[in-house]
Amino acid sequence: SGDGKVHMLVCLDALSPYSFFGLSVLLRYQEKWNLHLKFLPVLLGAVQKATGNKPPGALPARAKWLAEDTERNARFMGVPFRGVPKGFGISLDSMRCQRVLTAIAESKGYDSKELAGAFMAFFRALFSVGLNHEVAINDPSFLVKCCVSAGFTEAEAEQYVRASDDAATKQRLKENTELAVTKGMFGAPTIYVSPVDKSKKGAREMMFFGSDRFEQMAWAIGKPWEGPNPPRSKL
Ligand code: GSH
Repeated sequence: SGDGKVHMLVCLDALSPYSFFGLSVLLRYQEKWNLHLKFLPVLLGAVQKATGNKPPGALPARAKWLAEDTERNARFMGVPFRGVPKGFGISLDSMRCQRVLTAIAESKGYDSKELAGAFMAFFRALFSVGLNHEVAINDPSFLVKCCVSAGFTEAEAEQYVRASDDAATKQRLKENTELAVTKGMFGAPTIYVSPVDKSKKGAREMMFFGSDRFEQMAWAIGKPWEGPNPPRSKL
């Protein structure tokens, strides 16, 4: 495209703390870097299953470090992460959240502000409350509450939660997850960056995994990196 925009496909799961970090930072660069962002809700559990990967917290020594790393990273990045909810990595799964986000994507568009806002609302409800808080992650009332705090009306929120149960929505999430796996995803967040200059010989899509690869990404796309929490431009 000739708009000079850098196109990215951002694969996210609402129940992934590092997706929260990654999306928060990326949105701060959306205008600075002239990005066109598409957000793809995928089911991280299914990605792990398909690739033979395991949640990082499955290794006890790493689980201990993850608590330290996420707490420090929250302060480093200026992201309101305050701990994982009760049952994280054990009994909680993101299926219903991801279906609701897929319904929003199908209605508002995968590149919509509304979808980005909905992801942020789910992240805050899951990770900005405190360590070990109870969350009824599969309750329609929780899902509706997330949509409302994203800025949707009660009626819209209920519509998305209803739509999340449609066969078409379930199938779409499945297909989107399979697409991500086909593209090489094994963990979250994963960001695919389209070639900046498609006419260049050998130009190809690049894959970035994690919320800690933005400095490398900046170098790869020729944009300035100002840290995870850059000063906001004064207009
Ligand atoms: N170093 C990455 C970062 O700082 O963002 C770690 C990201 C990460 O651990 N993501 C989790 C995952 O899918 C989900 S919250 N990990 C898969 C893996 O590490 O193989």
